[in-house]
Amino acid sequence: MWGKRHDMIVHEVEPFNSEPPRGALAGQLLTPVDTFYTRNHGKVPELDPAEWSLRVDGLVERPVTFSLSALRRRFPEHSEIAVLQCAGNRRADLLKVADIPGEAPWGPAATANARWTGVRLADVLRDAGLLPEATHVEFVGADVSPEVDPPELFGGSIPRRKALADEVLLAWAMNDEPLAPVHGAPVRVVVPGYIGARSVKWVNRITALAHSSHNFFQARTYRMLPPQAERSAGRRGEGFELGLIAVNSDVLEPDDGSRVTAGPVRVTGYAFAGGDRTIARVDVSTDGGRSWWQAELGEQLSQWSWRHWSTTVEVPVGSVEVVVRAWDSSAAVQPESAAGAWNPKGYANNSWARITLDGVAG
Ligand SMILES: Nc1nc2c(c(=O)[nH]1)N[C@H]1C(S)=C(S)[C@@H](COP(=O)(O)O)O[C@H]1N2
Ligand SMILES: [Mo]
Repeated sequence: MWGKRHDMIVHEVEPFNSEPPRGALAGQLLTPVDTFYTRNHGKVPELDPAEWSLRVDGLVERPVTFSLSALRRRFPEHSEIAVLQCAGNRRADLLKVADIPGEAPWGPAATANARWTGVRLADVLRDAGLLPEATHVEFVGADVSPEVDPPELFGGSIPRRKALADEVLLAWAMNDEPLAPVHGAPVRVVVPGYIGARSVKWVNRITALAHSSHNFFQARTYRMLPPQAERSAGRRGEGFELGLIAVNSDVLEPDDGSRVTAGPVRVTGYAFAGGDRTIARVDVSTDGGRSWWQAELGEQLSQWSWRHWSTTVEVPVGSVEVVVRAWDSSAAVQPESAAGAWNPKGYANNSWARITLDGVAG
């Protein structure tokens, strides 16, 4: 389906929501497109690139509309390697704490890394003349979500300072291939370091505002509600809006619950800092966090990339829990428990990664 590998874990067929088994993310720093998770709130719109246009309006001096060829001709091309991570990444571990009605049990693979190519949003905004009173920049896509009544196009905004940063792209290519329909063709926004929801796909309108977006997916969902809030939530303005991603990590190999030969076992995973921070260290423990050793960190491909890590765990005959926590360059560390991170919509679970390995005599 949608060009994805056959072993994807499909959370929903329509709208199409899927992530690969965690092990599929191991061993390569750029995630192949067929392995990259996809998160959709509505039907994938199939747009003709020749018909597509981008409107830039709101608090700008010169509202303007670009065709795809005009956009490509007018601004220099730029590439960034950046992670996309869904706010629902690792929700499955929050569901073990308490139910989260209506939200899919995403595992740790709603995170992936790609090389994105397009033009800088900042160049487009400068060309239109962003007015000083514009504090937020809103993106709207071409897809209508049945989750919203009355129906609304998918959208969201980011603060002015981020919108003018060099790394935010209007991208038409992913891993040097034309963007696939399910990933937002012909053009999507890529906002490195922010929750995936702000990287609006099938974008065709950019509006400069004096406030953050009133779109359903910013004002009503993708918000951090207090633990006792009504679970179905959805009251406008309740909780606080999500944007910057917090430090996180998980194990990629072996899978949780694997049977392995007792003795030294190679364990690998990813760590991602979010925001504009980078990964500083990854700790591993087999005694529930009383003592830790440090994993080896792999290459940092860009400021917006994840890092892979690896270590060797001495697995006894019987069962052992491996726990992992990453630290970022602001010295923030993942919190210990999923119970402490639990929230009514199940977003932003960055609690310690935990897998159990069953050692059998070799
Ligand atoms: N137009 C539009 N953009 C969207 C979405 C959507 O449903 N519609 N989903 C968002 C969410 S929640 C995430 S996590 C990312 C997922 O991007 P991907 O499907 O390319 O992996 O796209 C974001 N952009
Ligand atoms: Mo998401």
